[in-house]
Amino acid sequence: MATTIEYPVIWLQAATCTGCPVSVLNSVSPTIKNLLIDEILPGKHISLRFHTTVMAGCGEQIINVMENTWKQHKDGYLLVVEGGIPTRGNGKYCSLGERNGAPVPIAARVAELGADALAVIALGTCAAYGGVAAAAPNFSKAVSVAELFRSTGINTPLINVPGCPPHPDWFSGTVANILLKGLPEAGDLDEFGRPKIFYGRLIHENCQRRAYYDEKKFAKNPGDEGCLYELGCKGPVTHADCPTRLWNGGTNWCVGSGGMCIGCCSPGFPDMVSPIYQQAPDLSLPNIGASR
Ligand code: FSX
Ligand code: SF4
Ligand code: SF4
Repeated sequence: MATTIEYPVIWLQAATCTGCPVSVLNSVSPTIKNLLIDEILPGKHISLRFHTTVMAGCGEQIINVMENTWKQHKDGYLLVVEGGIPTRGNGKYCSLGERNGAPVPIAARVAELGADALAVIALGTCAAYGGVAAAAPNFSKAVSVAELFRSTGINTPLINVPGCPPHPDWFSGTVANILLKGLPEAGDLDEFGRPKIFYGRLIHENCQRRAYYDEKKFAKNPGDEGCLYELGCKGPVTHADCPTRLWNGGTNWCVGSGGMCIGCCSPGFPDMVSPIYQQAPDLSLPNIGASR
């Protein structure tokens, strides 16, 4: 009889708006049921052991489940981290459970679980690059998983899956790829640690309003026909496959619905793409400036 291999997953939530799991829960193909209960690939099943938003349990019981998974599956579980990681105030701004009667800072949890994981997925722009959690003035001194790992000398393989929130396919596709082919090789990730299969192209390259841009037909007000560049669209500097993948089960995407790309997958989001509703200064990037 064919056997099913179980891959334990621990999902930690640091300083987050919880948009990331809400997005993943809305996965259409595979459905969240396929993802969590069925086999994600033939013979391979994800066993989500810990996730504070979707777990029914609470308190010490669930902390024990997390710690037992950590101790029993060293180098065999996948760690997903969501949210920026506050480093100020020794856990005052974000902690998870207690040890010897004292709250455990989330930074300590991510470091100890990160050190013993098979691989870590930094899910969402906050975990990948600091994002909203680390936006100025960053009072809690939130950092990304990569920054935390650098400062604590952890070198577990790390994959950044940004987006505020990330598309469910970017998460399920990254997990499926690990189960299918093993950990990503150097050429599979871009310079910002993102899988090239999802983040390899600029939004601007595949945008349905691109012909307007080339013809210099710019929308002057939201709702106008035309390219949204002058209204502040950050598609020319943002890498993701939203125009071709589409969101909500293939329904639409930001620019398609008349909104613009706010650059939510970019390492500098939100500070470096602000003011969001203002035209970005002309940058010497491919496709920008040359045709105008
Ligand atoms: Fe950040 Fe995600 Fe934006 Fe929110 O977990 S990436 S604020 S969608 O929830 O962390
Ligand atoms: Fe599309 Fe924005 Fe590029 Fe205009 S600037 S073509 S709206 S991605
Ligand atoms: Fe984020 Fe831009 Fe994609 Fe919208 S179009 S989800 S703002 S990367």
